[in-house]
Amino acid sequence: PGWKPSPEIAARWKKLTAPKELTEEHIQEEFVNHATKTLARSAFNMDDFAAYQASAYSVRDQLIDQWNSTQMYHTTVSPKRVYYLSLEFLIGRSMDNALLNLGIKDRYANAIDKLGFNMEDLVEQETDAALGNGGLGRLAACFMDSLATLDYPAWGYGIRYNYGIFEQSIVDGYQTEHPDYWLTFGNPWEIQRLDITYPVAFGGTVIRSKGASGGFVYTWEPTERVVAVAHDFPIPGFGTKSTINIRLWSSKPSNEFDFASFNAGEYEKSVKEQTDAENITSCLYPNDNHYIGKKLRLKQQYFFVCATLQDIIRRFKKTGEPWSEFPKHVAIQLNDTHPTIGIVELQRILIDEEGLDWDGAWKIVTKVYSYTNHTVLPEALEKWTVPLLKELLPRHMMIIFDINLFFLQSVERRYPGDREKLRRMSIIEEGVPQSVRMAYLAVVCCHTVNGVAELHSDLVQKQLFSEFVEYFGAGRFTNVTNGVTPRRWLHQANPRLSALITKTLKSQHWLKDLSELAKLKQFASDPEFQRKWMEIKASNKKRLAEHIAAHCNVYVNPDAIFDVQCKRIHEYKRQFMNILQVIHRYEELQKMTDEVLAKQVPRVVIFAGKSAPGYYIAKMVIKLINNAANVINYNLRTSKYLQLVFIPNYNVSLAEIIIPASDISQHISTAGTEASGTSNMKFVLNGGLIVGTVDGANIEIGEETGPENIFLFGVLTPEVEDIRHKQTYGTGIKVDPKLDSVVESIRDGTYGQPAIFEPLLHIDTMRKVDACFQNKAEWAKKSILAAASMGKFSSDRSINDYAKNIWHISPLPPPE
Ligand code: Z16
Repeated sequence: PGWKPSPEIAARWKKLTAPKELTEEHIQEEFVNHATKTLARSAFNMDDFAAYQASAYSVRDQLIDQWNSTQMYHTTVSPKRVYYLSLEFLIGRSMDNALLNLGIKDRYANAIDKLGFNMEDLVEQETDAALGNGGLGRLAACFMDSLATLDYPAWGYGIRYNYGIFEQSIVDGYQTEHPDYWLTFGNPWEIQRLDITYPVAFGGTVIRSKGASGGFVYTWEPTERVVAVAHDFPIPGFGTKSTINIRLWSSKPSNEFDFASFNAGEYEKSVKEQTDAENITSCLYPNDNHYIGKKLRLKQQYFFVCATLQDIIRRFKKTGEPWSEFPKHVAIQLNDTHPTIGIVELQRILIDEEGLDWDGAWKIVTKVYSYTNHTVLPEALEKWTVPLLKELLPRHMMIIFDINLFFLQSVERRYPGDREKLRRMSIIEEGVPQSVRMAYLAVVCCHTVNGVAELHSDLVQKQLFSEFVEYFGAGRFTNVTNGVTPRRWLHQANPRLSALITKTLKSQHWLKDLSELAKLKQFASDPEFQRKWMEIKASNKKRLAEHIAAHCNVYVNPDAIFDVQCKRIHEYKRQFMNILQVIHRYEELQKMTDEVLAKQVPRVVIFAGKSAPGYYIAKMVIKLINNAANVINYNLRTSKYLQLVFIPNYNVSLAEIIIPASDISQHISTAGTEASGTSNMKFVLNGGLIVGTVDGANIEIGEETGPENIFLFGVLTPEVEDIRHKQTYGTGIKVDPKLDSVVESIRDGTYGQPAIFEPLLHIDTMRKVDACFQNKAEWAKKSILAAASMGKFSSDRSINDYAKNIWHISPLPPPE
């Protein structure tokens, strides 16, 4: 801090920065100012995109004012803050969300309307910030919305990828990937902080020498240096002045280094070093629930936690307090194992740079970190090989070996001579080469480990980490059921339903306390309320039908049941089982007489979702859906009763159109495989009913709605392993008509309920849905009751759980 204002200057400054009243004229002034100055446009050189940009820059100014005062206030109070570390933030669009959270949308829309632009059209101009794959990244974004809304002093930290998740198009039925260069026209929603940079180093060797006090001192001499530059994304809370920050790091070359080779005349080497440095934050890895051991990915992980920790430590040092107080100011949440190397980095900083001894450092580290597990699927668990870690982060590898040594020594003391136990619990997996089990590292070093739904947390404790539960005690493990933000997923995505709820409850407060939705239950059987509720559903379906017409060239019947499965394509999510059921339905229709056909309940089956580019089976499922669609939609006799579409490029802004338009949505993972699921919550919140398996958060959703307002089917988790066994060693099944009665007895459970027959149960469930849908009043009632039961699934509840039970932080509302 080089410059300090005199009291008079500070007063003048305060006057100059006092927020101006947001009158229509002021908004227009700001809009035109940005159009002419920021964009260098004129009234005769405008289009919807330029108007979007001008609006966005003026909304950004509003955000920055709030952001500044929030941050200044936090700095003066210096409370305990939570830092949410995530390799993914799947934010989507920002303008509509910012306008609604700031409560200025109508004013803006009116002001802009008088300048000849329609706000709804402008909002559509924005490209999604798609810095995530699926549930995990979107959860991080919902959590940031809740942290801001609930006034928690919180920061998100991650990577500013130049390319987000690829864009998907369908060519000849196949998925085709295109790069998502989302920054082409600049990004009004970030503040580039060229002044906030930190060095990050990789590679090299570690030198051990004798320190002054007799112990060893370790000096890391890296071979590669890059710089992390901060980019800040302000996140406004709803109905509060709190505006928090997601700080995303971008990599650039370090000057020292390229000068060295440049001056030595090695021009090409110097250029390569520059591009290598920039490449660290180029791309998001496009895998959901699947680990790929790429060196560049490990570099991304270390790069972002290294910069983040320097930033956190700089902020802490401003307090002037000793290191022992660090855990009173800092809680760090690891979103999956992706940022786990940050644990080791903090231990390294404390020992090698701050001069603490091992035990002193360890005490601090283990009070700061907590870890969320998001999957039990073995193929998703990160295991970095020891040679790769040694090559990239030699000092960190040494520290991991030390952590493991001390840990195994204490396990050995508890279970003397049990070498098998040591092998099983070791952070290092033996093999050629050895590898580091990142989840075990997280469990050993974190004070709390949580799963994301009751069933999942149970599996985490009983299967994944059972010996660690026994060793550390159950107190280290807990559950925090996921949630979603009702601001984006109802208020923004479904404005008419939001308005109906507000009118009915005579207040908007439900948007801050979602449990108030329960008051809608008293209107569930009211015909007038039902009519309004279903009319909104119908108009949302019409809107989706228009999108489908534009993007799939199919005119779907808006009176049909809209039956949706949109999520990443994955074997465990069983889109394949769903398409088999659709083909079965199609074949049944073919056999019907005209008379029987006329009695069928029309259905539109809607798929959407991306496959990881290298996931062959998932890509074949997409191809199969598209091929089936080509047959089904062109059968003129039956297409009134069954249509099938695959909507390309599923992303956040498409989800905002699809979710409010569903009658039913499918969440049919094999029991025990979907950790939670979060779109299930969004669908029900918007009056859609779930067809689902007894898995993840479906179970808890069903507990809230009651069994009559959710269509659950299939076998429970404990049976699944047994079934896998039988599936592996059993023979295939052939369903011959002669076996009808046999199939019937399998269905009714005479022989238990093996999961290989779940396709049969799925088909039965669909028949039940058809029957229910015909009774319009009953359906409306179920839809209302289910939505009214979603209070628990607000991410506000999740965040309050984390704050109270894991982070031990309190809200800090900004003074008026
Ligand atoms: C992911 O999206 C999830 C888990 C994981 O290990 C990696 C990724 Cl990229 C998902 C889970 O599959 C889903 O069940 C859960 O709702 C979501 O994370 C948020 O917890």
